[in-house]
Amino acid sequence: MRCRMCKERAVISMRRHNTAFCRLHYREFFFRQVSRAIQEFGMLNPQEGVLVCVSGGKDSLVLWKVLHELGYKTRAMYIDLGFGEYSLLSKQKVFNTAKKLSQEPIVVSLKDMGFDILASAKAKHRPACSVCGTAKRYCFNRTAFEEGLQVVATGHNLDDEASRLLGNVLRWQTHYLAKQSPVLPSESEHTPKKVKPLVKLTEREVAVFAFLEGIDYILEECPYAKGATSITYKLLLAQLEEKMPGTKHAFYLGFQEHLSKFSLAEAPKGELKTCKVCGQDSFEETCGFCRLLGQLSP
Ligand code: Q46
Ligand code: ZN
Ligand code: ZN
Repeated sequence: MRCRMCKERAVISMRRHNTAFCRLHYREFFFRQVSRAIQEFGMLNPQEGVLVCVSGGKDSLVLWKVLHELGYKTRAMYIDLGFGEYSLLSKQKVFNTAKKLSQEPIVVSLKDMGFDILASAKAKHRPACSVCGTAKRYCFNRTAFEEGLQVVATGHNLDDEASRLLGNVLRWQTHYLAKQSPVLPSESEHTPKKVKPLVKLTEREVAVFAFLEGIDYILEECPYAKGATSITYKLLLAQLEEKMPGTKHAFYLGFQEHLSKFSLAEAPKGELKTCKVCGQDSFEETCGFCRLLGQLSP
């Protein structure tokens, strides 16, 4: 297998693009896909400060490195979820990349905030991931505001977004479909713009890039990810992709052309207020995170 550009030995072949690249040209391809996503969807401009949410996994660490090398003003944030060994190891991976990039990440510890995901999930009879999502969103918004950063970037890739889209379509969750854009505008000074610059790249493509760049990332899944429906959707999409290369791309990125049809179907949210506990945006007197936190207090 030879590189399409220079005929050197290829390190990756991509059936969906019907092409193969050597190490050098794959790097160029990868950066081009990120830059194209940023331009096409109007994600970032060079003046904006970007909070990159890093988990210690390959996607977010790759995103941090690529945005940093593209010259964007990045600051990384790691949220210590308090998941024992898994959290210790993932934090270590973040610091390994931080050292290589000569950047200091912001570390937010839920424990230091008096919050415990598992205790809250048990008290509320909610899945851990649902409580975790609320806590993470709160930390992203609050940290971006406190640090004066206009944008929050996450490492969601094409597989993540296509599987989420499939789940939303299967249940016709139109208010979620309206939010499946790779860029969500800021709603107020407390809520930054949210962007996903890796949406044009598959999980495999990100993994190959991480390997070639020597990025040290956590291989283990979060211990509470087991049984997530998104894994089932990813497997289904992988089977389709195997038979029909390019399906995931056409499904998710093709959907972007129809996105405006779903905006009007968005669930009414009511009036935006200020949380009386923390001062962040909320549609109720107290924001979702402060309500969860309050229920854990003795
Ligand atoms: S939501 Fe769920 Fe993730 Fe939180 S509890 Fe783990 S799997 S980390 S992306
Ligand atoms: Zn080449
Ligand atoms: Zn609050």
